[in-house]
Amino acid sequence: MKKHILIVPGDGIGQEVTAVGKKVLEKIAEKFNHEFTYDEALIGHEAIEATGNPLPDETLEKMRASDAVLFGAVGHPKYDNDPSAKVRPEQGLLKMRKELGLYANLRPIKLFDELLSASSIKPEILQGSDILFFRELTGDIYFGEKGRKDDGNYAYDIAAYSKYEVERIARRAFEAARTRRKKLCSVDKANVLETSRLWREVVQALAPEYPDVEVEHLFVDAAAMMLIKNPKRFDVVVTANLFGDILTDEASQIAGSMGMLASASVGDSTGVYEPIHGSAHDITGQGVANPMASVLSAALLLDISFGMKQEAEAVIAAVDQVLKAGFRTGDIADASTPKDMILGTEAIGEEILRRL
Ligand code: GGG
Repeated sequence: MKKHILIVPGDGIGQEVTAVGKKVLEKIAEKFNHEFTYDEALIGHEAIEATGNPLPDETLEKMRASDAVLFGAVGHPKYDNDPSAKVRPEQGLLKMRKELGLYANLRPIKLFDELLSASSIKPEILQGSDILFFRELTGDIYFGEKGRKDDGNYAYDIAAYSKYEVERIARRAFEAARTRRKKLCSVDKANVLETSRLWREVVQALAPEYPDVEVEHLFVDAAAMMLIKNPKRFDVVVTANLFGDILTDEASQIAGSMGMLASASVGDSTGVYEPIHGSAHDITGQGVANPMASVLSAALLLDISFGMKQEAEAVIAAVDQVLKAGFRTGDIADASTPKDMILGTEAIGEEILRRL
């Protein structure tokens, strides 16, 4: 099969981990006789430095013209302490999601058995956890009107959702639940927020179309607690943009580390595949970042955008074998990991490639 893939590494460790994700795609193409072609484009801080724009038109055009995008991360500490900055790396990410209509962000919380001890949660609570999050990605407080008044002393961000926006992501989540354990948990804050009351109404109205799926509604605070107390109770979770962002960072502890969580952003156009983690400038340039989230994002790309299930499974199996062999990056090592089994980004990438 011939496919064109755009590589958009972005900022910080995005550069380091995406290089490994790309090598995995190259190896898959070789092994399964596919013809993958590649191009690269800028986003985030590095795009601002080069062009003044966090999402140059050229990047957007290349994304639209590709069959899939493997993306890294955006962000830079210089903006975190400068609230007055008018142009920020994250604007590139948000604009990309909006322009490409990427309204559904799938975040599988996959726990590899070998990492049971890497988490601070007790193994008996964790074992068997397998959750698929659907985070809505183009609405909510992220995209509503925002601003300052009263000489900058009053700030606001408006949260808004339309019925159409809730319905389209809820349908995807219902469909996914049908292929899994047939349980859907919709997370909102309907006791306080009007957007959440609409969210709940829309999900409830769809439920009769999916009689085989058991639906429950949880408030976000209760869901945050239950994720740690009893993660096995969850199958598919659907939630709004901000809640999904926060809950999946929390859920990364079920998988052992943020460095293990891949994601797929899909919707109206080219799919974008990326680790859920950000640019992590605290470890950038040290060669210690865990590339597995990027590698697993490449697996999602193969599966969802190209329909290459066997190829995706080969990638996941290679990651599993590396973990079974005892290799770890620092974020997923524990006290029992021998020092010589803790590898850097490139070295653990080579171990994955050797098993493909
Ligand atoms: N790879 C994900 C990434 O770069 N995240 C950085 C970020 O700023 N994300 C904002 C968000 O997704 O809410």
